[in-house]
Amino acid sequence: MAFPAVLADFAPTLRRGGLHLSTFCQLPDPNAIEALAKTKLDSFIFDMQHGMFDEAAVLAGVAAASLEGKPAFVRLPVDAGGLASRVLDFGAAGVVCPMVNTVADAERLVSYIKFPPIGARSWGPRRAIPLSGLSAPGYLARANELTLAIAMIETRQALDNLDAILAVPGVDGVFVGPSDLSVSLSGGATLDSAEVASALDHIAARARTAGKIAGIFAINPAYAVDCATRGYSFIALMQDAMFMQQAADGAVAAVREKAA
Ligand code: 3PY
Ligand code: MG
Repeated sequence: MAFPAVLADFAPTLRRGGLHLSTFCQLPDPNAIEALAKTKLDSFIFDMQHGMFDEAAVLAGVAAASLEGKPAFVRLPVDAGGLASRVLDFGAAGVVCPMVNTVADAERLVSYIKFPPIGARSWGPRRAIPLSGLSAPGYLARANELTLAIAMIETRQALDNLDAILAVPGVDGVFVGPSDLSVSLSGGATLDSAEVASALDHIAARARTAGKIAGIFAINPAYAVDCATRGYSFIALMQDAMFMQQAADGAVAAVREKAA
């Protein structure tokens, strides 16, 4: 069975800035991805930072999502090095990189995601080529445009360096981690600092001014709507396990209310 060319238009569409609803996947079973891929979610972020994804799960998960015509990002640590280009070879649409706090962090991220002259990605896009619908030379010519380097802004230091991070060539966008940002801004006191809310408008505005993608994690739909109003277009709505637990609790409650 041939893969649909899910990478062909994805990054250009995301860059145009219409509302894009992704979600974090922490459960590494390709059957779970397959089920989620049949929903109206636009894409997935496989979580190798806090989730249970390993390389084999990314490999299987990208295939499961692709067969439903959906692209997948991978979140992996800034020091994951060559693993970043490896998941792109597996067909990931991009990398969402946590704790990008400095220009040096951003440059390191870009070096693994982009081919020269922007970065130093090594050639070997085994599954990325069929997922792009391009020939090998065609993929080389467009890969830097088709794969996304997204820098997470989730510390005070990142906030201080925001414009410089956004200005790094090859950084396609920023993505707010509201919980870590709150932990950082409050000195470890809270996951829900009021300072985060005021930083949100600033981050989205600076990203837009730089012509780059503004992304964020939203813990619930109301938060996602608020973020969209503030100018975020790339929103990771909740997580796979949250969807499962909330749907189960909602269904159980609906029965108990009536059948008690
Ligand atoms: C955060 O809120 O810190 C995140 O990383 C969201 O995934
Ligand atoms: Mg975080």
